[in-house]
Amino acid sequence: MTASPISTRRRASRPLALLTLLLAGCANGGPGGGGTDAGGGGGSDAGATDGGGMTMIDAGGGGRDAGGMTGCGAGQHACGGGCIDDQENIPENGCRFGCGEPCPTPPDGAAACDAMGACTFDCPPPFRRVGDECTCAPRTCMDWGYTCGAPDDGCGMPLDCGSCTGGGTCIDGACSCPPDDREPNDSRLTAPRIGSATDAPDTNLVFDTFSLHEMGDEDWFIISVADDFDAGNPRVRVTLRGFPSGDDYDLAAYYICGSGGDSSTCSVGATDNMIGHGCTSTSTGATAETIEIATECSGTDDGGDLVIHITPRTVSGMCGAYEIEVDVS
Ligand SMILES: [Ca+2]
Ligand SMILES: [Ca+2]
Ligand SMILES: [Ca+2]
Repeated sequence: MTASPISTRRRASRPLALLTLLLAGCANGGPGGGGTDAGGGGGSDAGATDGGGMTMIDAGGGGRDAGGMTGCGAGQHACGGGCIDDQENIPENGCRFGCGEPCPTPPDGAAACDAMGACTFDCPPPFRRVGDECTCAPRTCMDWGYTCGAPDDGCGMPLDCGSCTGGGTCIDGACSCPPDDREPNDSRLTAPRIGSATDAPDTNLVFDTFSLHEMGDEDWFIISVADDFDAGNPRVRVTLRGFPSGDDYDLAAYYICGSGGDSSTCSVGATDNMIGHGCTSTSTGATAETIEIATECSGTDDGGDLVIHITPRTVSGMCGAYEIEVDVS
């Protein structure tokens, strides 16, 4: 019989405790007040902390019902059921007025924050924004500045920008011609010695691996000529031919006596004694050029150096392969 009053007292105490909590909630429950209580509530008082937590939730619910306009103080904004501090305006945390989640971004888009602190996105080229999507806008050969090759259109499809003719290769969208293997030889000082010839026996040399690969190219070569035993001095004949039909190249050749006393004469072509004694041939168009030099030096040895100079008058971009034939007799 002694247990009954105790159990009765326990049942009666529960409504009292709930009422106490509700009253505490009402006392603290003004919008905005919850935040202050939650923040500054006594850490040592378990009852006050509970009341603050409940108030926080109630206030949030009330803010949502009221449109969230009155629920947050300066420097804060509504998020879910409560208020949070305004954030750094970067897309990683949903911008200034986001709720900590990264900004949603469509495929191929780049997240960004607008000046109002809200998420937006950009579509970097070749994509452009269409509604809430980034759509690929294909690029053209002209967009890329390509005149040859097959670059990607930016959307995963190859373009056909043409090919190179005349032995050219497409490098970074432009046709270019590889230099021949005797470059650089654009001056007499860098002229390579490419062969030797004698007048006894007669010598015939043909070179077919050279080219004027660009308008600025000019080619200089040297051939050693020996005056061996026969009836006369070496006669040197040089022919330039075989260059592209749209091109016009000119030829000059000079003879420099090994023993000095240059007095060679130009027998085919126009006399040109810029170096030693020699000739130029400057026909127009793709006509072959030919010169001939009758060598004459001091003493009895008329050996020397034949200096050949090939220059472009017009270049068609066909990589300028040409042929040189040298006859010494
Ligand atoms: Ca060349
Ligand atoms: Ca050259
Ligand atoms: Ca010519």
